[in-house]
Amino acid sequence: MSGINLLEGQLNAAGKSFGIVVSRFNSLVTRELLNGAQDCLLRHGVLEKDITVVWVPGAGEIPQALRHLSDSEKFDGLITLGCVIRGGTPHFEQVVSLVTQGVGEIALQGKAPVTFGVLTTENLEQALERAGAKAGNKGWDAALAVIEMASLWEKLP
Ligand code: INI
Repeated sequence: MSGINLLEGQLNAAGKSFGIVVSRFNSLVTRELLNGAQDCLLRHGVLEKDITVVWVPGAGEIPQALRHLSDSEKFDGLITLGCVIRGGTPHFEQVVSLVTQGVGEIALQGKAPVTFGVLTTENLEQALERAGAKAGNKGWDAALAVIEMASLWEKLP
């Protein structure tokens, strides 16, 4: 037997509540990310009444809504979902840095764990591949990660 104090989260989310911020821009993709995230939460024991979904116009607005949910301290975990596609978007880099830096700051400042399910791709095909086609569903992945983090949060000193 090792004397190491090992801390890790479990994948059971029964009794916990989660917030999801999802952006409407490229909703063909983000709706599928949301379906994946919700499905993952429900299959891991979360009740529908304990899932709050907040729609925002674009990925650039995700951090603003995320801050409200984080500051409320009502959630055991928060998930962000969006889709930024480079093809033809002159301000792709600005939108990506707005959302990545904003979510990163709130994740570090707030109490609840936050996971990042915002796709940044070259084109729509790559995005769809990551939203339930051949590359899995990154919404499901972000939900599974937050379930583990929420469980870990209960164990950290
Ligand atoms: N928002 C996205 O979520 N994805 C995009 O691909 C995108 N493009 O292409 O521009 C996008 N732009 C809107 C942005 O997120 C803000 O909603 C907008 O700038 C208003 O603040």
